[in-house]
Amino acid sequence: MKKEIRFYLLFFSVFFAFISCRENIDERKETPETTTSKPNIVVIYADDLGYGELGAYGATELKTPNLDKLANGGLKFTNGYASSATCTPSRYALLTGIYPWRNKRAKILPGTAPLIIDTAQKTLPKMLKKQGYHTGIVGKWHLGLGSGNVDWNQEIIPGPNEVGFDYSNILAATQDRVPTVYIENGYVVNLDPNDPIEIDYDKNFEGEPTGLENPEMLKMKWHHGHNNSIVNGIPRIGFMKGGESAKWIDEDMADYFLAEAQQYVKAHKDAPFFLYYALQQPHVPRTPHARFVGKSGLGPRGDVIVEADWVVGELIKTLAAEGMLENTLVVFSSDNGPVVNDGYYDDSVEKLGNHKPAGVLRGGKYSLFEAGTRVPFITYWKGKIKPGISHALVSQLDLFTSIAALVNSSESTPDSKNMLDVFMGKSSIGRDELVLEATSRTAFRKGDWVMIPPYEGPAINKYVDIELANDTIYQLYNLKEDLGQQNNLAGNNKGKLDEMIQLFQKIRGSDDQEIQQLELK
Ligand code: NG6
Ligand code: CA
Repeated sequence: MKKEIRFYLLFFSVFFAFISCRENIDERKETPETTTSKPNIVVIYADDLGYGELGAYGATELKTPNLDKLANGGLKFTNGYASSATCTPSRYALLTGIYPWRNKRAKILPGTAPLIIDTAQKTLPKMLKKQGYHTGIVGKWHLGLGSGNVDWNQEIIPGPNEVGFDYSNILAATQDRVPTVYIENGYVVNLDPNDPIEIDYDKNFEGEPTGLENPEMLKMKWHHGHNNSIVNGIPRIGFMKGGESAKWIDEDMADYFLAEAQQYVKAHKDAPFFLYYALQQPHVPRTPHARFVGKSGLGPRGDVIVEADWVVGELIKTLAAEGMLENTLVVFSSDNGPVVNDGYYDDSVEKLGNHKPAGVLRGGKYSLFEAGTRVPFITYWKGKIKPGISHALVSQLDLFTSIAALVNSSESTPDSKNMLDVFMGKSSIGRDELVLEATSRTAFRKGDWVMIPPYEGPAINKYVDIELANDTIYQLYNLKEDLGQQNNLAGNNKGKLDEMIQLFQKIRGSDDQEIQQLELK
C-alpha cells in the first residue's frame, strides 16, 4: 500500500509539474516576440524621389536593382505617404510624429533658419534612446539649426544632437542652399579658423561672385532662383563667404555620406542602433559622381537615382557582411514627390524620355494631388517581414508610434498611429484617414476618397511645370476608380463631399489651433 501511495504521489507531482511547465511555455508563446527584441532600425530617406521612379513601382526606363531587391524582398506599400509635398514639413513629421501643419515654422527653410523642433519635444531618436539605442543621422537635415544668428565657426547648437541624435553628420539645409559644408556633431568639418564662414540670405558679401553677375564662372546654369553664391561652379540659394577648405565637393557627396553610414553601423554593431540615412538625391543640383555619369541615359537626374540605388545596395551589403540583416528593420521612403526642372538647366527635361517620375499619379512635388505625397514606401527585414505588397494606407507620421511599439516603448503621439502590424506585414488594415499637405495647403484622404478644398493661386507652377491642385471649387476623387485624379466627383456626390469636409475640419481644426494644444512632451 505504502508503495502505491508513493507511486501516486510521484505520478501527480510529475503530472502537475508537466502541466505548469506547459502553461509557462504557452505564456511565453503568447508574448509577441517583437515586444522583447531590440532590432536595429535604419530609415533611408530619399529627397524628391517619385512614386514611379523605381522598377518595383513600375519604372521601365530607369534601372534600380538594389531598391527593387528591397521592395521585392520586403513589403512594398502602394498607399504610403510622406506627410507633405516638400522636405522640411515631411522631415518634421517623420522625426516627431506630429502633423507638420500644426507647426507654422515647418516650411521649406533657408540655411540660416533656427531649429524648428522644440528641444523639449518628443522625437523618434529620443524615444529610442530611452530604450537603450544609439542614434545617428547621416545626410540631409533641413530642420533648422541654432536659435537664430548662427555663428558657423563655433559649435552650432541646438541641432540634431539636441533633439535625440547621439551622432550627426549632416548637410544643414539642401544641396542647393548655403552653407555648402558638412557639419559633424555641431562643428563644420575641415574648417580653417583663419577663413571663417559667413552666411547671409538677403545680401551678398562685397566682391563675392554670384550666379546672376558671373555666368562665365558656372558649370551648371540656373533656370529660376539659384543665382546667388557660386560654389564648385554651381550657383546656390543664399550668399556665403569663406570656409574654402570646408566646402563639400558635390560629386563626392554620395560616397561621403555612404562611408559615414557604413562606419556608423559597423561602430555600433554591438548596441541596438537607429540610423537615419537621409540621401540628397535626386534633389537639385544633380551631381552624380563620374562613375554614374551617363549610366541612366536620362541625364543627371536619372544618374543620381542610379547613384542613390547603388548607395542603398552598398549599405545593405554592409549590414549583411556584419551579420546584421536578420536583426535590422530597414524602412525606405522619400520626403516628397518628384520634380524634373527644379531650378537648373540640367537636361532633366530634355532627357526624360518616357520615364514617368510620378508613375500614373497626377501632380508632383509642391502639389496637393497624389504625386506630391504618395511615395515609394518599403519595409524590409530579412526573415521577419514576408515579401509582399500592401495596399494599406500608411504615413511616415506613423513610424514614431509603430517603432515605439516594436521596441516595447509605450510612447505615442496624437497624430502617429500604431501601424506596426501593417509595417510587419501581419495586418492589411491601415489608417482610416490622413491629412495631406503641400506648401501649407491641406487636403483629406479617407478610404478611397480624396477631398481637396478650394485654394487661391495658380493651377500650375509654370517654372517646375507641376499642377498644384489649386481651384476655385472643391475637388473630390475616388482613387480606386480614378488613381490619376481626372474626374472631379464633388458636383455629383454632395453627401460624400459634406462627410469628407466635416471630418477633415474636425481633424484639421483651424489655423489658430497650434501645436501647443497637443500633448507633445
Ligand atoms: C525651392 C527651390 C527648389 C528647392 C526647394 C526645396 C527655388 C526657385 N526653388 O524654393 O529648388 O530647393 O525650395 O526643396 O529656389 S525641398 O525638397 O528641400 O523641399
Ligand atoms: Ca525633398
